[in-house]
Amino acid sequence: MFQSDTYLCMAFPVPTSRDSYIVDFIPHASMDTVHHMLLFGCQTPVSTTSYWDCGSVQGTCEDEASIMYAWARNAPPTKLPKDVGFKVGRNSGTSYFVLQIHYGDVTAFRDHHRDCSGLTLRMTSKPQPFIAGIYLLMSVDTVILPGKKVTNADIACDYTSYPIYPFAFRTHTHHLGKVVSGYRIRDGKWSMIGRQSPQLPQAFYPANKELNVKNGDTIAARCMFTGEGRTSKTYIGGTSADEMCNFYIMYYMDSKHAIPYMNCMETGSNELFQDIPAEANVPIAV
Ligand code: IYT
Ligand code: CU
Ligand code: CU
Repeated sequence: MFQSDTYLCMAFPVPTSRDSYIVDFIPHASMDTVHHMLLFGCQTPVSTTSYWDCGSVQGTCEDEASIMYAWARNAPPTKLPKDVGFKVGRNSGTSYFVLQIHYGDVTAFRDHHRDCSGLTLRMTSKPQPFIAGIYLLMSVDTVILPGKKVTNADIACDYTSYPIYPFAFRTHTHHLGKVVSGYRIRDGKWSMIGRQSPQLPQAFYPANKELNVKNGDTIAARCMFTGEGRTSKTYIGGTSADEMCNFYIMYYMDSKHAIPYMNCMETGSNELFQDIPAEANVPIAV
């Protein structure tokens, strides 16, 4: 049927003609076959009819996709705080959901049974006081030299909008990432939003509490990589021989001026990163 490490996607139209709000995610996944599930929101999925193979880089949507949920084997599922919802539907920019399922070990499918893994979304049309969103920090230019013990990918942007309240974070690299850390910098002081090994299940983990980001702050992230075991340079790219450096912040924002998606792709300056806490270069045991 299909091979191990297959990524399959399916699209679902947002089931309403007006705005609605996702207030809870209920995962259904068989631990022995599903490695991870990601839910994206977008306007134009690659297909709207059947499932498709979405293993390659941008195999989910024709336009820009934004991540809304991640389930990973052996990681606790993310809950949205009370009064917080992802806004979807007509005027929200999200008209389709795309669910990506990474099937790790397919030996369990030798009997050709149907797989019922998936996700239930609890939705309401009642406007929520706070809107959930994603802030993605990603490196676009990191090069990891072969054999070099430590390479840092540093990303930072000034934050110039209404306050956001981070409540979960997710890290993503491929094999060479050791630790990924995200911070708010206010008046020169670094406060950690989250820090995790990207070699652990890449789910959304709870963020450090009681920390908001407001106009005038800087948001920063560092991925620490090792080039050990490689014999040529490693670049940012879509295959497992390439690397990525991503720090996702899931936040909520007052619905009056909510922004559902923001990103930062600027390289952080050496001056700024002189003051990053030492923990950002301490590997996490896996
Ligand atoms: C080059 C790179 O870092 N790609 C990441 C981040 C990314 C996600 C989305 C970039 C774009 C997107 O539309 I959604 I442009 C990346 O591909 N990360 C993977 C998944 O694709 C989401 C990950 O697991 O975080
Ligand atoms: Cu996976
Ligand atoms: Cu990647």
